Amino acid sequence: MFERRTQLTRMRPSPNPRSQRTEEQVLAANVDAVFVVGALNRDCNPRRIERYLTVAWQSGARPVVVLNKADLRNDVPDVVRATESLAPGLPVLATSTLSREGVDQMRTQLKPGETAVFVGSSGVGKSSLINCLLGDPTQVVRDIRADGKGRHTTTSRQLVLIPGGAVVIDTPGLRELTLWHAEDGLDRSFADVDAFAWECAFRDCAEEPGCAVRDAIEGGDLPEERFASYRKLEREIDFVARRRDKALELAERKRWNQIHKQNRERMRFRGR
Ligand SMILES: Nc1nc2c(ncn2[C@@H]2O[C@H](COP(=O)(O)OP(=O)(O)OP(=O)(O)O)[C@@H](O)[C@H]2O)c(=O)[nH]1
Ligand SMILES: [Mg+2]
Ligand SMILES: [Zn+2]
Repeated sequence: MFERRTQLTRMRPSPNPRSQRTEEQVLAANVDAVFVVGALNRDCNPRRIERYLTVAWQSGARPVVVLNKADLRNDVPDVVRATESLAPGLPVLATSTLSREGVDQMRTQLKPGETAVFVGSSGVGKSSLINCLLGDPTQVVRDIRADGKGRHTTTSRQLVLIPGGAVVIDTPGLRELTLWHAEDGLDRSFADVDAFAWECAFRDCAEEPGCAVRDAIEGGDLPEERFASYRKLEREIDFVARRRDKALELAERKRWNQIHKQNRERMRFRGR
């Protein structure tokens, strides 16, 4: 067996929340880079990018942020700058599969022999971008339907060899991405928040007067909504961890009940 070097995971979603099992789902293993793809249309959502980056960092692979559909707006440099502040230390690329801007930059992020996975919501253009990298439009996304409304939603993971020697994994758009055991990923994707929290004089950062986090927010060094987003993801990680512990505890109790029952039956049998 190969040891898994990197692992991109989320909590397994369930169509029925009441029967939801608390378990991990591996989306990709042993990848070197995770391309987090968003679209530069109106529902371009910074909070979603933060969530994806937390999962990407947690995987152990190198995250790359791709903002696709750059042809749809004319304030792209502003959005790129704003996104860079959500992705400290990471490359943020603006791309368009129509104008092909940013495609070469994306190529430089794909080292020969490396594997990269493309993740993001449905319709952001993951498959189209991979087509651009291939330079052959017949490979992954086929023609748009004659009425122009065609969606060519990817339904399963696909492995594609890119000229230049990198392998790219195309994935279906994710409807949810609930964090699974992502404490380290959170600290890395929110390295700025984490640094303020470290500076803080309080052991259990209380956001009281004198709190470094609070000072940063009030001084304009840390956007309030970014801190709120950090807190939200932190609570989610705790919530899932508690559910997981509870699920493990239940399974353990069930196992012991079974052992006790077997023992009782054995005793009764001997007693006869
Ligand atoms: N305007 C514009 N449209 C794009 C661009 N890239 C892709 N699209 C369109 O966006 C739609 C969705 O593209 P896909 O590549 O199928 O998106 P996807 O992320 O692979 O979607 P799933 O497979 O469902 O996860 C298609 O109609 C594309 O033609 C772009 O750069 N600009
Ligand atoms: Mg696709
Ligand atoms: Zn504090």
